[in-house]
Amino acid sequence: KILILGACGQIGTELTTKLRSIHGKNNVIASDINTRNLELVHSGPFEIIDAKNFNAVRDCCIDYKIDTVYLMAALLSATGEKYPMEAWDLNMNSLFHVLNLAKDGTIKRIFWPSSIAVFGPTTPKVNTPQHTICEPTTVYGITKQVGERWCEYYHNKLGVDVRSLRYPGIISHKAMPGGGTTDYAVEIYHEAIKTGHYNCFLSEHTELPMIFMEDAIKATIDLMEADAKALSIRSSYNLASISFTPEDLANSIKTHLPDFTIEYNPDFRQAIADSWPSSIDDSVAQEDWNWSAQYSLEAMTAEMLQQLKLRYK
Ligand code: VAH
Repeated sequence: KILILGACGQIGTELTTKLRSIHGKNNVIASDINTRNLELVHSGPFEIIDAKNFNAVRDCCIDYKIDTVYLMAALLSATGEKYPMEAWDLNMNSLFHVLNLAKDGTIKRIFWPSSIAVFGPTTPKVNTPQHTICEPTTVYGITKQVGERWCEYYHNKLGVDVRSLRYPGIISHKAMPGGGTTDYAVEIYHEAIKTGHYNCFLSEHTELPMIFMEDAIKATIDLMEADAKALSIRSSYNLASISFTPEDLANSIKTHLPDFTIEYNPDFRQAIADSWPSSIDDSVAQEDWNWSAQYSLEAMTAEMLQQLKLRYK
């Protein structure tokens, strides 16, 4: 059985739905620190678990006979700058808990998300390679860099089957992201439908690696179902899809909503975005487990606007 920690979050919400459709809803236990997503709470087994609480995580894994844990609970880049010690505590201790449960044989497999935030200003920005300089300048990025080192250590030294992806900014319409720097690329679609105008907190030329949720979920499932012998990376795989600027995104929205307008007022998140790459080389993921993204910017915009029109009409 599968346990998802942080199931009410942006990725967790869709991962839970997808995994339940594959494995059956009673084989996927959703959990989060609160019940902020009532649809999820009522659509299958749900437990309130603080991912920082080892005993709570361990007891749930034993009670439900969990063999695979998706650890999706974390404080993201913008929130992590406001609450550094809370971000370190949640992001690191939740990881140690699941790694140690796997080391002890209580569970068998772990998915843990890393991020393009693991890269910093000294990392090559264009087609950032799998193996390169990582000097992250955000608390969140530091937790991802150190988390990758621990995942690789627990695999190489202790045989733990932990798998990870360096997610780009993820765009989706089902659940809002929380506290990220790439969240502008979600908010903009909601505002385009609701008000026709968006006040963007990044400058128009800020190119960032992004991915549509459908592709992010596909990559996650493909990696977790891949033959362990095929995996040459046990820190975290680079994952690429589409890179674009807020201006590119606004222009793709305007092809559907010609009256849409945008203004740019960069805030503290501009410095975070400027420390990250503009595009990613994911050739190792392509070679090891046959990764390929499906959605273009145009296809993503069409799907996002169609779904949100239904939501707000
Ligand atoms: C954030 N969405 O903005 C997350 C992600 C690549 C960015 O880690 O912090």
